[in-house]
Amino acid sequence: MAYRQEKFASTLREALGEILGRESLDPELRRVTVLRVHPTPDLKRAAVFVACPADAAASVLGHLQGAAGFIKKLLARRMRLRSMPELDFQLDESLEFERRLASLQGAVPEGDASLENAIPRGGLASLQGAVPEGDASLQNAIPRGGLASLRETGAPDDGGPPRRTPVKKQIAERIRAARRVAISCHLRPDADAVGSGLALCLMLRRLGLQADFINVDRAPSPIDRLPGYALVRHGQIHPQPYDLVVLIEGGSEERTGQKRLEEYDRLLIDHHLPSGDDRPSLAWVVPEAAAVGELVYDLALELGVEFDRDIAFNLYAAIAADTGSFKYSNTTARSLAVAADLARRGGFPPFEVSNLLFNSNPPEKIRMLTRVLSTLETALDGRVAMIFFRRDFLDRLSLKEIETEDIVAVARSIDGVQVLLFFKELEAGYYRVSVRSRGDFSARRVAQAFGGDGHHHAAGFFYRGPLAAAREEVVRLVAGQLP
Ligand SMILES: [Mn+2]
Repeated sequence: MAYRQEKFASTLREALGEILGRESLDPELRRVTVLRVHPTPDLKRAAVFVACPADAAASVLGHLQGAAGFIKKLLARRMRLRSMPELDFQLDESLEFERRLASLQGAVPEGDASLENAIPRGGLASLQGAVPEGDASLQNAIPRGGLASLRETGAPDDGGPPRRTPVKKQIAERIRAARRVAISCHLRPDADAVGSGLALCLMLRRLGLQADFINVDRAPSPIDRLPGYALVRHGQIHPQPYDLVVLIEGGSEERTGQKRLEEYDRLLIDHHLPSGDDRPSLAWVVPEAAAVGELVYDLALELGVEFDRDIAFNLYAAIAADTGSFKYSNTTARSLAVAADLARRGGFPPFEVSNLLFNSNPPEKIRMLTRVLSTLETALDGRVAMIFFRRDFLDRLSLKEIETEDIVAVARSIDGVQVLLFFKELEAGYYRVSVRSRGDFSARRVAQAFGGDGHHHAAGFFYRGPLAAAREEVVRLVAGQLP
């Protein structure tokens, strides 16, 4: 797509996402997620690819077409255009809708390791159709890949319909057929990405392959103290020759910082919704996995690799981090079962992992935490909390970069807070705004209104401009979306 077309597509997608979420519109339309917009080069027509829960698939196109005129009018006003392109709504069939939706609603986004963002079970159930109360019936009503892979790996099962996960086998076959493998993960790596990547790298070496873990960004402390971190190389994979590149939690150049990935045969292992830029030759995406660590565990069993202590420790750390020590709502019985198996196979006390991940903060970090938390403000009757991170908090503390997700978790734990906004100053007048929400409130819609994206409970965007303006605009938008 040409630049103008691309720019138009992203503006249109944002605007559509925001408009479809409006209370005033047909409630059926609020179940629609706008995935991609493809305008024609003359911008006179645009194909709009949408996803929705499976039970709405039959009716949603009709609703969209019925409201098309009204939507166009709202769009024209919002985008300040005299004439809007004809919109051609299409259901996206490249992935199962329910999986996409589950991923949008429940999976843990990158860098949000300590995030309690899986959807409350009732919430997801209501999106997916009528589901009776109680966990057991819920699991039957919403069959998930997690249960299936549990069954396949021979780990403890808790029932559910049998399903196949042939992708895992394909991934294993591709790995077995390779000789030189590079592994990489997303920028600003978190413990799940690094722990999973390290474990995979060690696994492949045990299989006799040449495996390298190559990341653009260095992991912040204490993630860089995971066993084997010394083998991580920092920089570009290109132009070194590899038969295969395995990408963890993010397959695009934008996500990984790796250039010219398209010159390699690429596999993606992820538990997030893949972005449109990812074009791996094979993607293994399991949104219901609490961490990629669970998937790499499955892969180890599939490959028949023996778990040594370091492999098991890294995978355990990956899962412990993404589930916030098994206390966030993305934690499943399977996460616990896998972790128990890892602790047993690796022969380490689980406390060693929590000690490394959670009890090894440098004193500067705690000082910074006090500074960030001291900025706490609330708005809209205590339903919105805001915290602010200023660049000079780091300068004064001789810290370069630091994980701030746990600070967000502290602020979000305030009783009655439905939305948490974390304004992180990246440079003067430029902010990364993290939006965290609870219950029905969609953090994603807020982020989308500002050109960002994310998941139902965790999303983010970048804002250029004065902080006061950012705060005012975001709070105004949130106020319009709170019930
Ligand atoms: Mn993760």
